[in-house]
Amino acid sequence: DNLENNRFRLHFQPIRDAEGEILHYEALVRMMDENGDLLYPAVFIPLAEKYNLMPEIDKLVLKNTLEILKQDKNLKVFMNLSGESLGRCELMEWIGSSIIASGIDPGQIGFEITETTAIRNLETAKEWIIKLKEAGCGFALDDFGVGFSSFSYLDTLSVDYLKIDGSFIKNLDSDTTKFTLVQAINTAAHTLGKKTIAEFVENEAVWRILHELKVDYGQGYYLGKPKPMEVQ
Ligand code: G
Ligand code: MN
Repeated sequence: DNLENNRFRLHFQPIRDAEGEILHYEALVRMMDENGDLLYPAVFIPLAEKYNLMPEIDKLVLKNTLEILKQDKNLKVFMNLSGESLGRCELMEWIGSSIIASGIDPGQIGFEITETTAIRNLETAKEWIIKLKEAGCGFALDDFGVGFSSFSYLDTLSVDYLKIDGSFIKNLDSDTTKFTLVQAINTAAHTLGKKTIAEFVENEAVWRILHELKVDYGQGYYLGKPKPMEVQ
């Protein structure tokens, strides 16, 4: 009943290009505890998964995001889809009809699934990507690089963006192994026709290295913290 209790909040974090222009935002879920303090996903997602609440959370994120997108036609937001949601084909239908009913341009919304989730449910993931892209929405493969899957999987997933996991980016300015790994991931992604987004860009030195490596976009505290969207 945390969901009913109005404890649910959405924060939005910008994804920027090399010039600093905003490509789109990622919607990030927050929860308030009894004292009104913000709880982070690391705390409540494992609980939500345990009680099978993730599809409900994904629905709430979509509903709230559509309300915000309706008010600003120039805004683009990507939201996360949980592995549990992927297993429910009625949810895909619901998402499609909600987008149509909202009247927004479907290109204003995009979806992210983690590499690990996509590999674990490969056929279902492919179907979701194809359906939602056919509907005009964007798609990103999240947390890429930690799943240790081969690049051959990547070729079969028709996503627009590949998000390089933050663990590769965080210490990019001091770790030469990370530099080589990011270079390899970025080259492979570009070869397969996908744009790249680096997660966890936390300082200017890292952002400069990412330009050098020709990573397309960045997201992280240095480029903008997640915060509520101010309604225009
Ligand atoms: O798995 P995913 O990439 O969706 O996780 C995003 C989470 O990481 C969010 O909860 C967000 O608040 C947090 N986050 C966003 N940018 C940064 C960053 O630059 N550094 C760190 N440590 N965390 C970040
Ligand atoms: Mn994400």
